Amino acid sequence: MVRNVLVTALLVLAGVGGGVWWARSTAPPQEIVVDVEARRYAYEPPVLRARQGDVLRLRLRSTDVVHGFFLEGYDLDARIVPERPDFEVWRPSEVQWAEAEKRGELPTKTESSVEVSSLQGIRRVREVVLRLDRPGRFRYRCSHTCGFMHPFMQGELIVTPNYPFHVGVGAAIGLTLAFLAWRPVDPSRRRGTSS
Ligand SMILES: [Cu+2]
Repeated sequence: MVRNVLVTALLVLAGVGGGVWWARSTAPPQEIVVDVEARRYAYEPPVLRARQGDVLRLRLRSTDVVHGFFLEGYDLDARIVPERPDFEVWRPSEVQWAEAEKRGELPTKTESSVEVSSLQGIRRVREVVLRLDRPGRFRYRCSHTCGFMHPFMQGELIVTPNYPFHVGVGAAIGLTLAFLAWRPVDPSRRRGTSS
């Protein structure tokens, strides 16, 4: 009995370990560069898909009027001016864009790239970098009134978890092996000992 439990535990552990190894070997973190085009009243692409651990480099453009890009879950907002190769980014929890504009504090210098995690104040960049550390669905929507359908201008970033699937399959394989290896108490031996 003790042996059976031990074998089961070992095989399930091996399965989980195998699952982690599989997840790491098949899905190395990727760097994804996406040009997001904003126009009345949609984003192209409307859905961004990535895996947990990926690095997303977003380049935002507008082809008609000024749009915004507020991303849920990342404390990120942006202002996209048409025909400009850069855009302004800031953390809406820390900075009010309108107030900064009123005070004449908008940046004039363009930087090539900024990481959201280290973002302070308003920055004018060509690219914003997100490390997708959490799985989930994060909606992005226009944060700058751009017309009568403005409230409906939105898209979604879908980040799928890396490990649970692979680990689940590994654990299931381990359990199956444990089931096959499970030895019932040998009836012939039991008879032998009783006689
Ligand atoms: Cu808009």
